[in-house]
Amino acid sequence: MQISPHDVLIVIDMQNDFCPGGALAVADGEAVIQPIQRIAPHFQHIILTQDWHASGHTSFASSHPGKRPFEQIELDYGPQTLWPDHCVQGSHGAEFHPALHLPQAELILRKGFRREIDSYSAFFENDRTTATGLAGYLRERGVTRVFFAGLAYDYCVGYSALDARRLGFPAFIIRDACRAIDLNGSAAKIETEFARAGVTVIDSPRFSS
Ligand code: VGL
Ligand code: ZN
Repeated sequence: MQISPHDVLIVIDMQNDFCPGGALAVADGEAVIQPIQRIAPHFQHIILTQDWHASGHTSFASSHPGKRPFEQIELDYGPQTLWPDHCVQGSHGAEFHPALHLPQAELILRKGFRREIDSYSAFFENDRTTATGLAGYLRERGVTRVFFAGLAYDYCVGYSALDARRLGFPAFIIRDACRAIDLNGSAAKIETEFARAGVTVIDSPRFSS
């Protein structure tokens, strides 16, 4: 697959808390760093996202007495899965994994920073309407196609790719550069939506120089 100067690689949430030993560790999460490092030189645009929650965030089970991580509740903007406290602003867990080395990244987009609303997607908060500004950034920079890698395949990577399609960007997920949480079949569920929305799932060996 040929990468053009107008393509962007968006590396989703490669943070300590999503890697082994972290508060919301994704199984084998750090295994994606090697493929990410290998494909990064093909891209002239690289963006990193950073899950960045206020303490007492509404997505934390600890903010809802009697609730436990991985349960679901209804909030005014819809269903919300509850998570262990993770990626608290300024904490070690919120820092990028030390083996991720992408100093050429042109933008770090923080999301989920408002206490009362979560944001899985890099484009919209979980009400599906409050924009992060990323679509405008990409358009002003002349980016046409969006490639995704990182964590987690079935949450922040997946929701970002679906929103990219909704906004009209061709969207590709580099599957071997992602790992899933897979909560109650979430990985299979989101793949059904990828097919419907036209998200293309590819493997990193398809990148040639
Ligand atoms: C994520 C759950 C909660 C993710 C972030 O990066 O996929 N998942 N916050
Ligand atoms: Zn989060």
